[in-house]
Amino acid sequence: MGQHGPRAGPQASRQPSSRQAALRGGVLGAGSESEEVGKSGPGSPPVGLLPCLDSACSCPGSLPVVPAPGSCKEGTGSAFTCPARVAQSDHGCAMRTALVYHEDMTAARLLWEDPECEIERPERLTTALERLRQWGLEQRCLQVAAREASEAELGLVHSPEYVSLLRGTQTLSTRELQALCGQYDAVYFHPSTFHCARLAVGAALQLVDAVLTGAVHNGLALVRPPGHHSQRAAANGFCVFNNVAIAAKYAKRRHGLHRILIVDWDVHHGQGIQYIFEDDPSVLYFSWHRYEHGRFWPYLRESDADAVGQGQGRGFTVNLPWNQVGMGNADYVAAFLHVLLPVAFEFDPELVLISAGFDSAIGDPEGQMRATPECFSHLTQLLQVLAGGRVCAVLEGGYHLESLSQSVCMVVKALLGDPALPLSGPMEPHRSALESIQSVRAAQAPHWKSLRQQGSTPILNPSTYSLERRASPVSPGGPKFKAAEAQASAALSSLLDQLHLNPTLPVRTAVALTAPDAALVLPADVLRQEGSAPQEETRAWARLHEALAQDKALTALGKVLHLLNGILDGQVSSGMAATPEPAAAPTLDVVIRRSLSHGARRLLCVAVGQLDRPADLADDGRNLWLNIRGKEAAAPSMFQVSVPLPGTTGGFVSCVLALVLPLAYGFQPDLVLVALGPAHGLQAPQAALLASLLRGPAGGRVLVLLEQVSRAGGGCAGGGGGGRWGATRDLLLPPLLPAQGSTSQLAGILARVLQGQAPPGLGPFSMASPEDTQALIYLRGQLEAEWKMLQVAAPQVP
Ligand code: Q9C
Ligand code: ZN
Repeated sequence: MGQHGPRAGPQASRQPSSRQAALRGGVLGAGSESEEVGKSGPGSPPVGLLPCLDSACSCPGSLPVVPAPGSCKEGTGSAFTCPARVAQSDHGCAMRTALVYHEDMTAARLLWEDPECEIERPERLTTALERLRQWGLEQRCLQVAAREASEAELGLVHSPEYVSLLRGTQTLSTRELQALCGQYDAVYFHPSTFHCARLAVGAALQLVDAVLTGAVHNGLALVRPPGHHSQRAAANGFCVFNNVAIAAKYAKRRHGLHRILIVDWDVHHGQGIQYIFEDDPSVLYFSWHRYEHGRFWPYLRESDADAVGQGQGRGFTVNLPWNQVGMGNADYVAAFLHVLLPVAFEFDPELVLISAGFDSAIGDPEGQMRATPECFSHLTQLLQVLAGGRVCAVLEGGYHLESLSQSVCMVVKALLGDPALPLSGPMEPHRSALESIQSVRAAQAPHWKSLRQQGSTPILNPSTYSLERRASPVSPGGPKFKAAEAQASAALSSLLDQLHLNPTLPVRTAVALTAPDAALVLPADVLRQEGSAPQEETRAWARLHEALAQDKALTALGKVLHLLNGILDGQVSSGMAATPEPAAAPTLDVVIRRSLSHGARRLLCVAVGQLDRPADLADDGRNLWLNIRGKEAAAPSMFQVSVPLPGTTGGFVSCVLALVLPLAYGFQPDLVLVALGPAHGLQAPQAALLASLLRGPAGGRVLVLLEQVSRAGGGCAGGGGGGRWGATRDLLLPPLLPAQGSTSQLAGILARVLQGQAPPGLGPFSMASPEDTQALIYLRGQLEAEWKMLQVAAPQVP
C-alpha cells in the first residue's frame, strides 16, 4: 500500500476554488486517497447508514454504530451499543467521557543507559491512572480498552517500509535495538514497542469512534509511546507512530469530517504533525512550544511563528514559540484567548484533537514552565465550546509524575463537566509571551480575518534575544545548584499537595422559575429549585424598589435570593433564574448588594441589554460592571465598562475573547452574574457561549438572570444552532411547543451549559463589522494598562 501515504493523493482532485471552499469542504475528504480504512465494501451501505447492530436498541437504524466499548457494568451485554441508547443513559450512568487505556502500554521501557530517554517511563501511565482512581474520576468515565491499530490504519500516515521496520523490532536483541535507535533522534525501542505503539494509535482511534458516533461527548486516551514528533518514516523524540495525526486522517476517512483542529499543548513542537498536514487546509494545527529563539530541541527553523503552512495549507499551521522558560497560567490563557481561539472559531472545526502533553506544566524537567494543573482544566473548557464539545485528548509528553498526574485529572474533570478550580497567581502575561503572541498574530493576520485590523505589527527586537547564551549564575551540578534545586522541588511538592479536590457536589446547577413551565426541558441532574428565601428577608430587600412590590416580582425575588444563597454557601455551583418582565433591573440590583454583603469578595456582573449600573454602587474594586448594550464603547473607570452588542457572529466572538474573558480572568471574581435584561438581543447560542465561557474565571460560580418574555416567539432560540448540536443532543428532547415562547428554550440551553454541556454552534462565521472592531480596539487602549490580560502585543518601551 505504498501509494497510500499521506501525501500520495493527487492534489488536483482536492483543489477548492477559494479558501472558503477549502474550509467548508465537500471537495475535501471526498476520497482522493484509496485507502481501505473506513470504506465500506461494494454493495454495503455507506458509513453512517448501517442498520443498528445493537440488539437492545429500537432506533431507526440510521445511526452509525460503535462496538460496545465499555465496561459500564449496567450494560445489556449486546455486542454493539447504539449511540442513541447510550446517550439516553436509561440505566442511570451518565457516560459523557471516555477513558481509553490498556495496561500493555506500560510494557515498553528503556533497556540501556540513556539520560535523554530515561524520563519516558511506564510509571507515567500507572501514576496518572492511580490518581484518576484516587480522585474518583476513572469511575465516572466510560472505560474503553485500547485495541491495536491495523497496518492499514498506520498506513494513513506512515510508509510501509517504516511499519515493516517497526514490526521487525519485536525479535531484536537489546544490542540490535540500541543500534537501530542510533538512526533516530531521542528514541528508544523495546521488544514490546511495536505492540505498545499500535495500542497507542488504536486508543486514539477508538476515542475518535466513541465521540463521533455520539457514544460519548468527549474523552481522553492515556497512551505510550507518545506520537507528535513521529514522521512518515521516522521515529523521533520518544514517538514511534503519530497517534494524533493518524486519528485526524481516520476521522476524515472513516467519519467523513472536513475540518479538524489539532491543539498541541505539549511543551515541544510537534513537528511530525506539522509536516504531515502542512499543505492540508482541512487540518488546522496549533502548537506552542519552548523555543528560545531556536536554541531548544528539536532546534528547527520551522517551529517559529512565521511557519504558517504551505500551498493550500497556508494559515493552517499556527506556531507559538515561547522564547523564555517560566511561562505560566496567564501566558497560556492569553495565548488561547488572543491566538488560538479567534482562529479556531473562524475555522469552525467539527472535531478537536488535543495533543495533550503535560511537560508544559509546572515541575517538568523538559519544559521548565510554571502553569499549574488547574490551568489544564481551563484550557480544556476553552476548547469545549468548539465543535459541539467533541474533544478528544491524547497523551503526549509529561515527565514530572505528580504534576503530570494532577494535570491529567484536571483535564478529565473538565471533560466530565466539573467546574474548574480558579487559577492561582497574578494574571499578567510575561513580556516575552506578549512578544510571541504579537509575532504569531502578525504572521497569521493575512490568513485569518479575526486577527486583522488590530494593528498587528511584527516584533523587530525581541527582549529575550541575544547571541550569547545567558550564563547561569550558578553552575549546574555544583552545591549551590543542588541546594536551589532541592528548595524548588520542596516548594513544588507543597504546592501540588495543596491542590486537594473539592468534593463533587451532587447537584451542580439549579434552576428557579416563577411559574411552572411545561416547555422547559432540563437534564436529569439539574435541580428544579422550588424553595424561596425567608419572607422577611425577601420583603426587606424588596423595599428598595417599587417594582419589586408586585406579587409576581416578589415571588421571583424570593426564589432568586434562595438560589443566590445556595451558591454563596456552596450548596450548588451555578444557577439560573427567570424574573418577570419589568423586574430584571431591580432584581439584579438586589442580587449585587446581597452578594457583596454576603461572602463575595469580587463580583463580576455581565449585564446584557438595557440594564443600568446601580447608581450608588461603590467603585471600590469589589465589583466589575460590564454592560453589553447600545452603541457607545465607554470605560469611565476600570471597573465600569460598556461595549456595544456586536452585530455579527465574528464580532460577538471577538467581544467575548478579546474583552469579556480577559477582564474576567484578570479580575478573578468569586461569583459571576450574567443578566439578560430587556432587549438583550442575544441569540440563544450566543448567550450559551457567554455563560459557558464565564464558568472558567469564577470556579464555576455563575448565576444567570433571565428576564422572562411573556410573548411567544421573539428571538431565535436554538434556531441559529445549525444542525450539529441539534442532531446529537436534541435527539433526546421533545419537539418545541410553539406556544411557549423562547424564554423556556433559552433557559433549558443555559441550564445545560452551566451544567457543563457544550453550547450550540453559532452558525456560519461572519466577520466583525469595522465599528465593532473599533469599539474593542478603543476599549483595549483605555484599559490594557490596568487589565493586563487584554494585551495582544508587548507594550512599547519608552
Ligand atoms: N533537553 C515528548 O515530549 N530530548 N518528547 C530533548 C532537551 C527529547 C520529548 C532534550 C525530548 C522529546 C513527546
Ligand atoms: Zn513534549
